[in-house]
Amino acid sequence: MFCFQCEQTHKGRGCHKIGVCGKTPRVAALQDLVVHGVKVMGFYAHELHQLGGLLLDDDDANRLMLEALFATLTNVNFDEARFVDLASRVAGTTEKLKTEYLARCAQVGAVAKTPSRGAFISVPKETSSADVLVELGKGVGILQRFGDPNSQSSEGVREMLTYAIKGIAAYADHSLVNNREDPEIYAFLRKALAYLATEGVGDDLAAGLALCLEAGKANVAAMSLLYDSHATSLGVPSPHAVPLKPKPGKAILVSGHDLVLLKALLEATEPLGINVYTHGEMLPAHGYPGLRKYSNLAGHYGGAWMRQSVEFPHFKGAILVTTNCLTEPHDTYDSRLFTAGAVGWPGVAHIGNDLSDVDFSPLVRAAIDAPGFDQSDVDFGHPDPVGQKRRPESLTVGFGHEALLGAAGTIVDEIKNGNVTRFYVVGGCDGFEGQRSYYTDLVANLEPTAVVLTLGCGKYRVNHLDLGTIGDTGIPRLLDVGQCNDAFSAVQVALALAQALDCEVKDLPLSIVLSWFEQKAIAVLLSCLHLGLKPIHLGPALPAFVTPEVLHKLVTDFGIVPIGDAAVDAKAMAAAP
Ligand code: SF4
Ligand code: SF3
Repeated sequence: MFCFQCEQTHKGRGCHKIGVCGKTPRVAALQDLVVHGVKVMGFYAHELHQLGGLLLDDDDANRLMLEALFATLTNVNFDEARFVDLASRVAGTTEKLKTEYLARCAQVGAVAKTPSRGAFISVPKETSSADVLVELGKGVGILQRFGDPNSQSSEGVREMLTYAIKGIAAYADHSLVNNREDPEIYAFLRKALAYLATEGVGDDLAAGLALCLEAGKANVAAMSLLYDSHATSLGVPSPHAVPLKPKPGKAILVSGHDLVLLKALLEATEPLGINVYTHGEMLPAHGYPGLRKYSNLAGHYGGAWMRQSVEFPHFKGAILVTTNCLTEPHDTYDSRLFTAGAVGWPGVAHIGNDLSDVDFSPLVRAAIDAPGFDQSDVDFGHPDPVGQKRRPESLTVGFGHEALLGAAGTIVDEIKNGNVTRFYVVGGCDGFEGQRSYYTDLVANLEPTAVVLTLGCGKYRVNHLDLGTIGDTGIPRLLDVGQCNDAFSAVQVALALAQALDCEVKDLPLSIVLSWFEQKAIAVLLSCLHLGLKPIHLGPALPAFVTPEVLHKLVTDFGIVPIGDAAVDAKAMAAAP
């Protein structure tokens, strides 16, 4: 196996024996096969659309594209059987698309193109064919197309595009759960997949970079669609202090990003008197009126995704993981752990793929069988959510752009009277690495007139810090904007501020500090590049898949700056124009 799609990759170069995430070589090969298959499938879908072909099951092909790409995101699915099924569905759909494409070519007199970077791989029908598929997957891995990572500049840009479209697919899939789709996003994904399935012509690096910027644009559309889908069905987020202490009673913990599934669970469990707690990226759920209205949304438990093996054993109820990030479960809690949607782990009960087929009953039974919390837990409180000695009583969430823009006049006044000198967007992903304390140290070192917008699970590095409020306004200086996809909100705030201050976004007193871990963060990074936001301070380490030539471009043309010393960086950012 070889995989270097995420930040925790082995020695910063690549996982080659087993994934640091726990991905086995067999699952890695199956994921490579699925990614290869979906590129070829995207190629035929794109070319068919180019010829105006009317695809009868277009919706199925588009949705399968999302499902397949999302499944291969870091910390999503580790279940061999699910990839065997996906590989066979991708192959079946590709076969149909290819037939339709060839027929359409004949109809309009066009010369049929072929995906020069990989032939269509036919997948044996029998489910016992996992071994065969693993062997097929070994032939289409990264090393097979990459060769020496240092010598093939355009490959780095192709990998960046591949990972960005996985992130876009994940966000688009979150909207799909809420029955929201955007044909433009599908069109871009098909186009990007067709490019990845074909040899470059001419300047492949320039073509790849141009598509990466287009991916950034498509991701803004995907984040916007998701924001809208949440705001329409769950209400506009508003500030809310989230309790961190448990309540006596039976309990279910929900992790991941899927707010729509959380709503369905709250609805199903409210009459049963089961309390529901959020974990990791689910914390912003408490900002939505349409979720807060459920009396059993009881509070938040724990920190970011990588603390689940420390925190889940102490949770006295059942646990549901709805999307990334899932880590290897311990036997202390695997029997009361459940997955839904794209996530999976072999042996862990999967309760459904979306709202149409999810069955909460095994999860509810496990919650009833578990002891639940009692008064002694209430007195003790939850395990420290941020690994810090000081435990906050609550965490305040819900500062999406609509809430912040409602206070825009006040904030602009505070800028004019010197109470606000600079805005910082500090967010992205969290992870195991010690260097991630950079983000805590940076925020702790900022000038007292700073305002910090945080988002994604990277917020757990900073959201316990007390930065006080802006003057007498009561608005906190540290604002939780939401999940990683709510980077969309941070961008809206920047655009509105620029308008209010009558300047360009690039001229705002704004510093962007991103922590990346997985492929959603790559998509968000490319959105920042597409919007021309720079510089972007990126860490804790630069992506292993970025080849030296691509890195040079990113640094010189796009203003990517690797993070350094927190105190020095804080000073430099404060002094920046
Ligand atoms: Fe390694 Fe990350 Fe790939 Fe897992 S997803 S195998 S940790 S590079
Ligand atoms: Fe976190 Fe996995 Fe990226 Fe949504 S949940 S930000 S790491």
